[in-house]
Amino acid sequence: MHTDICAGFAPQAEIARRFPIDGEVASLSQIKSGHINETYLVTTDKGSRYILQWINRYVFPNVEAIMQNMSAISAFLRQHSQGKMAMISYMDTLDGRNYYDDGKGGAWRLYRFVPDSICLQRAETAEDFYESARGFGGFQYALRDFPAEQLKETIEKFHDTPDRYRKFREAIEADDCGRLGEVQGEVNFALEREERSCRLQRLRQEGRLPIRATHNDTKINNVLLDENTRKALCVIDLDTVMPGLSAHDFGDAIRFGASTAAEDETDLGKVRLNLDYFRAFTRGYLEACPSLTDTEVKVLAQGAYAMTMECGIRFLTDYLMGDKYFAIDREKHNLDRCRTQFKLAEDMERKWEEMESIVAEEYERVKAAAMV
Ligand code: GN1
Ligand code: MG
Repeated sequence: MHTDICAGFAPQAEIARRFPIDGEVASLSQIKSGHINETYLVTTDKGSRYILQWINRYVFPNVEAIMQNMSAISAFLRQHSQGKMAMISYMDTLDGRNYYDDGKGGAWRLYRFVPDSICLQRAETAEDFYESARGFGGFQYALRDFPAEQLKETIEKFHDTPDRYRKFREAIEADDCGRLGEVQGEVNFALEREERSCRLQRLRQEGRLPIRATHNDTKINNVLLDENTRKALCVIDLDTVMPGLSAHDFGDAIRFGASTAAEDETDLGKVRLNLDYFRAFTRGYLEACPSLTDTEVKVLAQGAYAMTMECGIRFLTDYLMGDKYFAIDREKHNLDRCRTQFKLAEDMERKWEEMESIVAEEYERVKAAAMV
């Protein structure tokens, strides 16, 4: 989804020139994808393409920590993945820094566009979704021996669902924008499901799940597919790579990609869990990541539920606080997003047994295939 060309983007073009790009900036357009950072496609007169990104410091105050995590992971993958896991690499600025500080609070970075790659906002087929699972599963597998405790927590308590509930309660108490009355139904929905939404995190606290280096933001638009073969090429958007649970990565991908409607759909009748997509993702993830423990596999469906509820609560909290965190394009955008998440969670409750059977069946299938 590209909008506009160069005109109106003079400041961004100026910033692109702070990096050793090949040639002069010939065109610059914004890629509308993601709710946090801003992303631009830069093309030079020599035909070279780059991705320029503005990092949102309200969300990521510690840019150094992000860049350090990124270098640690890149170095590890270069050494251990035998070239199987492609990685984007950020270019240093002309004066040798790994991001550009514009002196106005903005942090910018740039990487070479991955040739022949596409980034889907939605899976067009179950096969695309399966491939995204291969990408994220392969990423998890490649990092299976990475010492997760060495990673910085770039956003504190990012997928700590009980803590998300705590912040949600604070927003309800404060009701800064006087929006509480209008969302009482959603608030009750969330509070009634607190115990169930926090089960995964409880298992983590009890030490029953291994802490891994996880991606934590596994929407399909965070994996690049090969334009020609549509196979997974490369995982991107590594800002939230942190110590976490494999079920978070699995679950966030399901929440976004296995829904039959867009994350901000206003016709809630369209929002359901697509079980075929759920199966396709489960298959791809388990095939690509054979290092998961039995317990990790057992809680994958739980991960999908927890991430869906958590994301709904985050959207609702932000709505109550006046839309400070997630970028919005329209009034009540965050409320619309919250409603789709809750609708999807409700559908998961209805389909729970099927979800668990699918995970169990696919796990058996993958283990049987590994034995031949
Ligand atoms: C944000 O920036 P984007 O769209 O990749 C958010 C995720 C949410 C997602 C909801 C750092 O991701 O956690 O799941 O929106 N990223 C951050 O669409 O908060
Ligand atoms: Mg993203």
